[in-house]
Amino acid sequence: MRCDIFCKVIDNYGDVGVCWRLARQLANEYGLTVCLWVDNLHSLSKLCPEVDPDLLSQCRRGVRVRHWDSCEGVVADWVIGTFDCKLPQNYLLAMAALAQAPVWVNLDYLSAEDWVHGCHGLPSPHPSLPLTRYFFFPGFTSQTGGLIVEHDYFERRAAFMEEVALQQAFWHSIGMVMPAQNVLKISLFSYQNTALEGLLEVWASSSEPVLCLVSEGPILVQLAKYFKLDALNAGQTYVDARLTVRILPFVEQERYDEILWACDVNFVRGEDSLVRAQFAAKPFIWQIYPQQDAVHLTKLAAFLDRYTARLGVEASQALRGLWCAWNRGGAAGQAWPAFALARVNLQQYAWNWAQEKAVNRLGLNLLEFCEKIGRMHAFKNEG
Ligand code: TRH
Repeated sequence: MRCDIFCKVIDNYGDVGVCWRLARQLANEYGLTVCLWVDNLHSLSKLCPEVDPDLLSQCRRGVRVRHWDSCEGVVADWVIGTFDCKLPQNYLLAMAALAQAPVWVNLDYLSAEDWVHGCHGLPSPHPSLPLTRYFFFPGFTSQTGGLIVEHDYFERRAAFMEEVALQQAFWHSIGMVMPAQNVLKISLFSYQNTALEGLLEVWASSSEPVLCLVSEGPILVQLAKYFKLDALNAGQTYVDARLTVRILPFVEQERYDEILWACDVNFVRGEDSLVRAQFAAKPFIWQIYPQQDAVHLTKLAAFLDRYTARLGVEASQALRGLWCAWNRGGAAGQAWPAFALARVNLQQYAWNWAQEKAVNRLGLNLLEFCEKIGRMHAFKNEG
């Protein structure tokens, strides 16, 4: 079965991150012949350094990666547009010209909002061509398409958690020795955030040593201000009292999980790192991608409601306090102590949540969905 995935990069790494993860999974776990069409190969090359941004076509990790502009309109059996991107016109026309229309799905953004339940799987006929596109929504309930998780993910996570040699290899790979047991290890992947300073202050004056692994990005500007430096460099370490900050260069996508597994608390952002933080089963803080008119805050509230539904009152308040401060550029430093106190509860809860969410697997659901639509098309065609 041939499957084409189309990805337009809006900004950052989330769009291409989801597409790359899905493409690898469909190719390597489900045996599809996958071609990923991307309009910005530079973004993809950050996630997979083997991708050469100057090549129009290349095979990487079992996936054919092609530049969007080289699309010549040879249609696959399954066509997956992502995040409502418009397909290349020649490709769309070629789809419409086929005797039997291909399966055409739009993979949407992840949301915990209830309206997703009513929209997942709905058909949307094209206004002028004999084609129908189907909406496929990732999500957190059985009424959605679920979340992307690789078949060997939990085995790999368990191996990392259990084998000290793997943990040591990770710390070695980022140029550090494995920290002592009493060090609180925090990973930080975020957008610019005025709440950062308060957090750094509280960590610097904390009773336990804190090590913060910061992934390079726009947050470094604020971090540099805190350390009263012009700029910070990946691979360097900066110290303020009890706080040690290590700047990490962007690592390839498969290795990002190790950062989350190695830390006790993870700050994540956007969409894909949010999902990975959930499966890492550690307490996490999500910075949602900011949108106009603050619509993202509704989305954030929906996730918080869903995530904390079975969490005890105190831990729930502690989590909400920090998440709200972090997303509103508020007093995150003040919210930290309650969060830190609730850590043991949050840890157990995160573990259970990960087990629960692993049941509804997006890759498998998408595969079954496409097969079903394909059978429907074949039946219509015969009739
Ligand atoms: O980069 P993001 O902010 O992406 C965002 C969101 O997806 C948002 O919903 C979307 O609308 C916007 O882009 C346009 O965050 P996200 O989604 O977590 O994607 C980051 C990807 O980068 C993810 O696949 C993990 C990966 N990653 C690495 O591969 N190596 C790294 O070192 C780090 C820090 C991340």
